Amino acid sequence: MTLSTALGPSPSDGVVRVGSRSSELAMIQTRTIITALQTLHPDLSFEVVTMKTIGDKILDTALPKIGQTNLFTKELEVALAGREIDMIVHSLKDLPTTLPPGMAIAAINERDNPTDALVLHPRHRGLQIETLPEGSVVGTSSLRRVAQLKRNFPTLQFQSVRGNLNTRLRKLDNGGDGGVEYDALVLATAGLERMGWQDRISQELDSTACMYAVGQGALAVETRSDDKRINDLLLPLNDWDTVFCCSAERAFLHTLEGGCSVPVGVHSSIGGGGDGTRVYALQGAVFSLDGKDAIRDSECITLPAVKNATTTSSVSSLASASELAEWRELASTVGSTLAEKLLNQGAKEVLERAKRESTVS
Ligand code: DPM
Repeated sequence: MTLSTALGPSPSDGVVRVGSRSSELAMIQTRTIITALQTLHPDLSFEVVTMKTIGDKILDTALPKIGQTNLFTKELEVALAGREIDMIVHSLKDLPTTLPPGMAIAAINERDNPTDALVLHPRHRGLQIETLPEGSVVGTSSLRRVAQLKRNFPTLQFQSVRGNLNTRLRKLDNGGDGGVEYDALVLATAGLERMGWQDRISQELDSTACMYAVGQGALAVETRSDDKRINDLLLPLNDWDTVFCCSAERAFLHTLEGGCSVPVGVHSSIGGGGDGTRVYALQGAVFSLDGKDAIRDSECITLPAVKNATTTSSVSSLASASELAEWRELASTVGSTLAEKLLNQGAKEVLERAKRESTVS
C-alpha cells in the first residue's frame, strides 16, 4: 500500500522474514525461535518463508549416498544470500561446520535433550534395546547410530528408513515399507518431544549405548554475517552453556573433517568443579561403519565465569557480540584439541574408510 509509505516507514520495514524447511518439526522449531524474538521485540512482525530442500525432496535414497553436505540448508541459504529472507532456523546438527561465505550462526538457543531415543513397535511394549529379540530390525539412516548400535548390540539388524518423523512412525506402526518391517526406530529425543510424541519414547540411550550427533537437540539461527540489525536482534537468544558445548562439538567435527553424515558421536557435560568453578567435558568418538573399530577420548576445561552461565534462562540481555565470540573461540579450542587427539590415534583412516564405504552401494 503506497499510502503508508507516504505516511512513514512502509509496513514491510518492520517485517522480519524467517526461512524454514516446511516439515511439521521444522515449523515447530521456527515458531519457537519466533516466539522468543517476538517477546524481546514486540514491535516487530515475523513472516515464515518455507522451502523444500534437496534432503526433503529425495526421500528414497539413504542420505550418505546423496553425497552432499548441505542437503537440508542449500536452498534456504541461497534465499538468505539473495536477501529474500533475513534468517534461517535450523536444527543445528543439520548445519555443516563450514558455512557458505558471508553466512554465520547468530544464535544457538538453550539445548533440548540431546540424546537418541528408542521407539518400539507396539508389539514390543515394555522391552529395551538390550532385551529386543535377536534379529530385530531397527530403522535408522544414521551411520553414527548404526555403527554404535552394531557394536553394542550385535544381535540386532539395521535398515535404512527415510521420510519425516510422521512418515517414519507410520512405517514402524503400520507394517513397514517396501518389504521391510521394523521392530523399532532410533530417533532424536528432542525431535520426538517437540512433536509431542514423548509417550513413544521407550528408552533414552545413554552415551555407553549411543553417543549423540554434534549439535543434536539445539536450534541455530543462521544469518548474513554483515547484517548487524538482525544479528543484534538475535544476540540475547544465545544460551551460553549451549553455545559452549555446541561450539566445542562443531570444532571437533570440523577438525576431523567430518560432514553431517559420518559415524562420529559426542557427549558434552558441564559440572561443578568442587571449588565453585564449573568444568566442561567433551567426549568424542569415531567409529567404523561395522562398529568394530572405535577411537574415543575426552578433553575438559575449567570454564571462566560468564554473566549468565548460572541462569537457566535462554534469554539474556547481558552478552555482547565480542564476549560471545571469545566464548565460542575458547570452546572451539577444546573441540579441536580433542579432534587432534583422535587423529593421532588413527581417526583419519577410520573416517576415510567409512566415507568410502558409505558412498558406494
Ligand atoms: C543428521 C542426522 C540425522 C538428521 C545424522 C545423525 C538422522 C538421520 C536418520 C545430521 N540429521 O544423527 O547421525 O535418522 O536417518 C534430524 C533430526 C533432527 C534434526 C531427526 C533425528 C531433530 C533433532 C534435533 C535428521 N535433524 O535425528 O531423529 O534438532 O537435533
